[in-house]
Amino acid sequence: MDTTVQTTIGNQRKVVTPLPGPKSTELHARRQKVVSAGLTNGFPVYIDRAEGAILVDVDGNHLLDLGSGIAVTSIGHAVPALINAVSEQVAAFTHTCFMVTPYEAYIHVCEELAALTPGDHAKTSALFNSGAEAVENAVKIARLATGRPAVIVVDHAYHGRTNLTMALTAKNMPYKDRFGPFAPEIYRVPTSYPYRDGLSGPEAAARAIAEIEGSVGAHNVAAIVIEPIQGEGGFIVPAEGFLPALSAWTTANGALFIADEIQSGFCRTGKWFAVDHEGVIPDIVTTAKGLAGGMPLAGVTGRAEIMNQVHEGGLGGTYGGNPVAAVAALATIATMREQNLAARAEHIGDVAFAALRALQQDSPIIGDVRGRGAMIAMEFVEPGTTTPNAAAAKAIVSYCNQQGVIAISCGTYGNVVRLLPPLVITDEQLADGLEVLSAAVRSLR
Ligand code: PLZ
Repeated sequence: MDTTVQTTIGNQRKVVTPLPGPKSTELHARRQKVVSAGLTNGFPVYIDRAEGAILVDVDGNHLLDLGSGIAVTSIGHAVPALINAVSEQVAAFTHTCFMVTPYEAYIHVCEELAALTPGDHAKTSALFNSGAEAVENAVKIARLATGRPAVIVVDHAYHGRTNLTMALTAKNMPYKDRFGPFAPEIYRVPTSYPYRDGLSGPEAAARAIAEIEGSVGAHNVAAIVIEPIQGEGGFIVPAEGFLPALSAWTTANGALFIADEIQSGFCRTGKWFAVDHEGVIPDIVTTAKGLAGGMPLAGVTGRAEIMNQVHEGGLGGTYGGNPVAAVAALATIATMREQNLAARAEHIGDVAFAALRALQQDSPIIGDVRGRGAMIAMEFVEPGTTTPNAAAAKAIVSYCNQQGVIAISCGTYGNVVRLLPPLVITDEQLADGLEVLSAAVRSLR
């Protein structure tokens, strides 16, 4: 399979107009009339095409993509294997509804999910369209399988924007404000946030478990739902031992451990899944984003004896596991394997963390540099304190944007800048992006 990027647009960042340019500005004016004001754009440059780690906007600016559309296009843009697979599938058939008349690609994706997710036990999967839908179904399955109502989530969690997943998500603004009432039987406990709580993994786990046992009661708990590395909440990597301790607690107490790997999965952190770094074997794993290289697809994969308790017809949806998205996932997974993109993510992390930790030495606004593999972040603070500095994060993202570099902010306090480059980013592109980011930080001190 040919997986080289046939570059017709080049590998270089190149800004040729003020950003956003005139055509983007025109489109944005059109947008204001017909697109709900409830949706925002991080940076309103309108994209025309893309290749590898470069986005080309409608004004001909070549932007360096350090966001991958929030951890989605991990294999890069315009990958020939994915283009071919999708094109052939569109020509063959676009939809039948798996629940009406099935097709092979759905099975093949589930075989891959069973093989790649942690643990060598028997697993089955169900496919959906979005991350939120996957998390919501994982909770449905866990409640049915355990016969228990309570679902445990942690501080800073992000799991989606549907009614149930809003309840699981921690942050009020902008995700939840005035959208309630929210689903019941969701309980939030403290997480492990080494930069801010100073606790070891086992200590943070003991704190969370005491809260669960005291406020909820172990026998009421269907599942703990947790991001192994928190995404929207601020790229928080829990202290070592936190996840294994929570996982062991669920096993000992008849509850399920659901790893939400939607942002951290599929080679992003240097392994197929972020839980792999600590040998944790979840009962259920939710996946989406990087799984299908930009086509909408999500999965719930779990122990067969749990997943198969659901009555016939209990799971589904018109589009879940759509054949075009399914073949895109197969091409994506094949590309990740062939190009060993997990190793590439690790390399990206080695380069980026060295550069950003050096930058931190003489940048008192950088409170913390953290992440794993190609899930990279800096948390900004007021110098000499741990007081969140959202203004700095905002200014840095905006500086990068003006230079044609797409970086995104995140965090409960809005004070984290995160990098999620396509894993095929070249060393030169990565160095260029880090140079712009460093200049952005230096501009503030
Ligand atoms: N779980 C861990 O990161 C999506 C959200 C962007 P959907 N993260 C990006 C936004 O502001 O809406 C996400 C995630 C984790 C679940 C989800 C939800 O995935 O595909 O956006 O529904």
